[in-house]
Amino acid sequence: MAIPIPNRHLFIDGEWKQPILKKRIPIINPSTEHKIGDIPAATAEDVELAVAAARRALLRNKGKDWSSASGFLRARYLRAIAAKVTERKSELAKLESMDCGKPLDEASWDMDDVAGCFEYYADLAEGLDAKQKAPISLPMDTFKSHVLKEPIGVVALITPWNYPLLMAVWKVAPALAAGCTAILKPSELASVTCLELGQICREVGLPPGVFNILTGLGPEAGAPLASHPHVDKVAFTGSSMTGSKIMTAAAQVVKPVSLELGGKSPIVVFEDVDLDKAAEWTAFGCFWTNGQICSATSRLILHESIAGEFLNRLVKWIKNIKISDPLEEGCRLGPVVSAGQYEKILKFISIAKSEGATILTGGSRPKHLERGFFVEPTVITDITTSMQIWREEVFGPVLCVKTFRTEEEAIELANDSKYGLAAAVISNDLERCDRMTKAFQAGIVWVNCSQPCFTQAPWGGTKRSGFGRELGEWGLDNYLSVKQVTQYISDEPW
Ligand code: TXE
Repeated sequence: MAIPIPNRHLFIDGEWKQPILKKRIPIINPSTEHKIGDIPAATAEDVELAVAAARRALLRNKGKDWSSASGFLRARYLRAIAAKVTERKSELAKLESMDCGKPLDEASWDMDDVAGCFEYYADLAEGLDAKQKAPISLPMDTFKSHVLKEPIGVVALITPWNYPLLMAVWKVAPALAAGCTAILKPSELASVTCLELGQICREVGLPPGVFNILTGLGPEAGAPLASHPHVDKVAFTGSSMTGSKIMTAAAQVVKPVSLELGGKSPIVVFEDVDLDKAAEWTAFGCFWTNGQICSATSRLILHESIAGEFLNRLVKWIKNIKISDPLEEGCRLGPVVSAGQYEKILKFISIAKSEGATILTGGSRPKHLERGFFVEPTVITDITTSMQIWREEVFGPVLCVKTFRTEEEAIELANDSKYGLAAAVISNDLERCDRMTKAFQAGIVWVNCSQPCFTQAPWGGTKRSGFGRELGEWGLDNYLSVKQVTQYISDEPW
């Protein structure tokens, strides 16, 4: 059952504030196409207020501000936030489903991951205290040296709509753990749960200004935030095109950025596999969250000797996927996020057809659903490597298939992409998997699986998929700056 969407303003300095221009953006439920509420639309004037609040919180009273609070104190807040997320899990999951079309089960797992991510970075915040002042060994004993890890400062966190709250928390949790103060700009297509995080921060008494939320459009709210001279770093997840704009803006003031961008990741299936298991991982790797995952393994590179039988089993598996309203029991595939994405995906499919590819299954709206932005899981064969569908990120439930004969050919096809986020290999020959792992040009490699993701392990890409790593201790380092301290300790004059 659907629930009401809370009516919120911008979250600035610990308070709900109307956007200065009083603009709002409608929230469309992608399953029903109905308006179910609206979110505030921030503009440059609101950005000024949020940045000023975050700076005050960073440097409020020397010794009592967020940046110099002990890791233990920061961890206490992060744990309190995690507890509140868990307490409100079923409500947050429903809001997420209604806002972005994600099946309710998946949205509930996301909420577990959100709470887990806050817990994990609470542990790392505590560990940070102990790691300070670790001595560095020097080649002479007249000096001693150590490193201080300090928060980078005020950080802008600009995030997408596919995992609205989880992608935000991958940034918010380590940023706050590190002692930074933050301004989150979630996607205008799915901001509801992010705004609820603001309410949770209020309830746990997070000091005002430590965490702020500006919902709104990219050019109106995101751009002035990214280029603001008092924002010390920008962490971004989204399209490569917007990532490039953010990097250009940051370059003007030499501001660090970390970018997690698009992908067109391969999954290579060799001839020695259990066909059913491999088909299941292939389907999961591409159709999980409707293929709206930057790391979706959307290019299947399949050994030609098993192609016919493998594809039969894959199609059989796909036909069993329940496509429905995401709140319906047993739903495995909901609608894609918006009318824009729906049209974009169908256009990709239509161009592939016109270029000579074959739609093996899917390719249009499911017949039993008249409303909503639903797209059938689609498998496309007879592809050439120059086709758009092979080269560009679709960000929808669309799998492209190409066959190969030799390992070398598989590697060449796998790396034939401007992107380099993830890659998967399925084979019973572990030595071969090892060779493939080394050959893949990707930041994440999965062996005999696709898409598992753990808060402890680094996440990020190479090539045009961006740079910097989120999650794990690498995620914390994203928000820390390293200060070298060297002292002369000899009695001898220098
Ligand atoms: O992304 P944008 P969109 C890909 C996917 C999708 C395409 C477009 O292929 O079809 O991108 O999606 C903010 N300055 N990915 O339009 O524009 C924007 O408001 C500062 C892959 O949603 O990149 C939102 O908060 N910020 C991806 C965020 O950037 C700006 C996930 C992402 O939006 C801005 C999402 C600007 N000039 C989409 N313009 C992944 N890697 O997971 C926009 N924004």
